[in-house]
Amino acid sequence: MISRIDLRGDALPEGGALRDLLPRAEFDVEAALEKVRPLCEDVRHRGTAALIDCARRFDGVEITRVRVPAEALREALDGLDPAVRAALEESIRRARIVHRAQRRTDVTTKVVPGGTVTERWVPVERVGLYVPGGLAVYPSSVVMNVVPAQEAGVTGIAVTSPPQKEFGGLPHPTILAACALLGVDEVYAAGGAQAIAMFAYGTEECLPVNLVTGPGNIYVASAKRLLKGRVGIDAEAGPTEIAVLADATADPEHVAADLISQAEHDTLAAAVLVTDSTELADAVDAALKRQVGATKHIERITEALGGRQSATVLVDGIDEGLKVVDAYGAEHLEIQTADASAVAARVRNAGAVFVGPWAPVSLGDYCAGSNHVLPTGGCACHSSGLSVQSFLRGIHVVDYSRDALAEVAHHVVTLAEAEDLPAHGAAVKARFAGGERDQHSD
Ligand code: HSO
Ligand code: ZN
Repeated sequence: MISRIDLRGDALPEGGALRDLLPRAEFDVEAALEKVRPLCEDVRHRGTAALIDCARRFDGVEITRVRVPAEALREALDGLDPAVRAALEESIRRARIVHRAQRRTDVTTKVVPGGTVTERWVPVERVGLYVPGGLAVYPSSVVMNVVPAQEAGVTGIAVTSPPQKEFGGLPHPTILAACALLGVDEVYAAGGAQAIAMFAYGTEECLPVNLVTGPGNIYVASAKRLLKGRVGIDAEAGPTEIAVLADATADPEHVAADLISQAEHDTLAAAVLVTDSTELADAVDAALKRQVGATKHIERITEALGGRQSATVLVDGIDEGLKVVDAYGAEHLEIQTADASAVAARVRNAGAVFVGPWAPVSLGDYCAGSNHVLPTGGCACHSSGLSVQSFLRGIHVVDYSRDALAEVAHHVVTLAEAEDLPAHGAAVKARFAGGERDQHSD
């Protein structure tokens, strides 16, 4: 079901060479640009009319407007299953605790007497949050996008999710209910690349936003690549990934259940087990076979586990395992080893790390308080998951007195001349020329 890569024996190659040995899904964002470009242009020029055409073409539904009316949000909340409401409220409560703690305070640094630099944190004014439709419904992703934006102090929050035929062209009612629970009243029924174009260019119904966040399919990722710059983006999210670093102490049933849990998302989802124990690897294989048969989404999971993006990687020991998981840079990394906390503390590259037997990825997906919008495709080596910081800009405010500038002026002039940019130096010299003029006029 899941292939094996044996990296035991020889010394592991470093960096890029090791990464090339590891499995990864084919996710060609560049290739999708060709399809996405005309769609985005159409939305740019025809606005709502183009989005209505897209809903017919891609979602198979006739809609007359894209903005979700306030009554639909209210009705969705009224109709929400009380158990789902309680679970969403708990998810929101925990996410708020964690994200509130991420708020930044302005820092003023006295560089020299009379010279300060303040880093002032200012929220993005208006953001567009994308919530996928597709194979599953993701009210939890509403929480994971909206809570950090709200805690950052963003005042203009718009959410979009694909129109659903089953629900008369509105997004799924649980998504609408989650928006209502969070106090978000600006919601759109648009999905795919066209939704990103709506946010970037604006339409008759939707003002343009400054930043788009949230995961999506390849067309969403491709539209983000195309429109980046016109609008800010969080990441070009790819298929979800779980890596588990485990030794002989791990419970194979739990490891298998966790690998399956993320394989459930998508046929391209990646499940990677890294272990120094062939006994564990064999036991996980057996558990996978048994457990997959009992799952609801058996076909999707079987394809994901059997795909080139999933594998069991055998290593000589946990030190080598750490090298492998660092080279892979998983979106989610579970550590299921003896002394898991000490091993987790050594991880350099992962979107989120789940420590020990009681922190499965599913906990983080819904109710840990952590964010589940995380870097995929190895981007964890340079990027972080969504947080309050994603919705803030740090503005440097430079405040120098005459004396403080005078003290450093000659260095500025020297560096400007070294860069052959003498006008830069002149801008500083001009401020002190008055004194010389005064002397000359004596
Ligand atoms: N594991 C997904 C998030 C999610 N799981 C939403 C269930 N619902 C990407 O982190
Ligand atoms: Zn998940």
